[in-house]
Amino acid sequence: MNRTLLIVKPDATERNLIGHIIGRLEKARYKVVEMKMVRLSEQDARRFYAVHEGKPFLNSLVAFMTSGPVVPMLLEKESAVADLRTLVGATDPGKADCGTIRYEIGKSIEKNSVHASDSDENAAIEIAFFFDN
Ligand code: FUP
Repeated sequence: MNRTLLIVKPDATERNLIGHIIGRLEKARYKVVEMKMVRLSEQDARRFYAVHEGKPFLNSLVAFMTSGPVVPMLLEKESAVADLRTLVGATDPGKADCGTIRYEIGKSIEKNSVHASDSDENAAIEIAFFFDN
């Protein structure tokens, strides 16, 4: 078993897609270990996306991620990180494979509905950002 972090982003909470996303995850054999709904401050969002410091899209991304509630979830499964990246699809929903969550519900490269950790190392950092265990 290993662990990863998914965040339901504000464009998806706004369109009442939290349950839909959890359904996709559970059908893909993920166990939701922890989950909460939070509103990120600008400082939180900048800290979470610190790796993108200096990128032209960062300010807009921070504004978007603080525009409404988000739902971080700690997920568990065999090959949790790699399988979630496959299930979520490419960053740009227009380039995501058919059947992925971003293909299905993503609106744009910024409003792409979900975040998924990209490595075991980052999953541990991102889980610790939101949860105690
Ligand atoms: P991903 O790992 O697929 O979430 O994508 P990245 O880590 O490359 O990017 C993090 C977030 O930055 C994306 F979810 C959306 C946003 N982004 C933009 O808004 N514009 C870009 O050109 C690239 C990324």
